[in-house]
Amino acid sequence: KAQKPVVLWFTGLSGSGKSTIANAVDELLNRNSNHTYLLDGDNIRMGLNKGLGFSEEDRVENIRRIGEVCKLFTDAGMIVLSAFVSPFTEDRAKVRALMQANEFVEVFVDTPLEICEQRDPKGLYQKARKGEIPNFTGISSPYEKPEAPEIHLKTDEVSIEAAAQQVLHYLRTHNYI
Ligand code: GGZ
Repeated sequence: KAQKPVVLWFTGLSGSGKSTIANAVDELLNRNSNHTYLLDGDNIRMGLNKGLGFSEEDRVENIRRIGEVCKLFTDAGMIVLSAFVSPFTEDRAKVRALMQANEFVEVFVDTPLEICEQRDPKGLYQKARKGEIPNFTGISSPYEKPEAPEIHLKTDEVSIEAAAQQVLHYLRTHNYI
C-alpha cells in the first residue's frame, strides 16, 4: 500500500496523552498496512539517549538526536511517530528544518496543565510541586506551545479514539496514506 514518509511530531506536557494517542494512531496505521515506527522515552531515553537528563542543555540534545533518528527513518520511507515533551519551539523548528518539505507534521497534544496535574499517573507533578524533581515541565521549566501546529488535539474535548481518528483524517486528506 502506498504511503509517503512523514514524521508525526507529538508535543505536549507530561501526562497530556502523547504516548497514548501516538500508540492509538500507530495501531490504526498498522491496520491500514502502513509501515511505521514509534519513538518514545521507552526506546530512546533508555537507549540512544541514556545519560541525558532534563536540564535545558540535555533536552536540546535529546530532541536533536531524535530529529536525526526521525530523518533516518523517513529516508527509509517510514511513517515515524515521535512522542516527546519537546518543550522548546526552537528545537522543534530545527527538526522540521532537517526534514524535506511536508515531511514534518506537528501534532499539539493540548491538555491543560491542571488536567495533567490532576491525572498525575506517575505522581511526578506532586513530586515536582514539592521540589523533588527540578526543571519539571509546566512547573519549574517552561513549555512553549506550538503557534501553528498542523494538527491540534484538544484532549479535554475529544476521546483518545477521536483524537487518533483526527490524525488519520489529516494523513488521508493530505495524501500521506
Ligand atoms: C519533564 C520529566 C522530567 C522533567 C522526568 N520534566 O510523563 P512521563 O514522565 O512519561 O513523560 C515525561 C518524560 C519527558 O521526557 P522527554 O524526553 O519527552 O522530555 S523532553 O522532550 O523535554 O526532553 C516524564 C519524565 O520524562 N520526566 N523528569 N524534569 N518530564
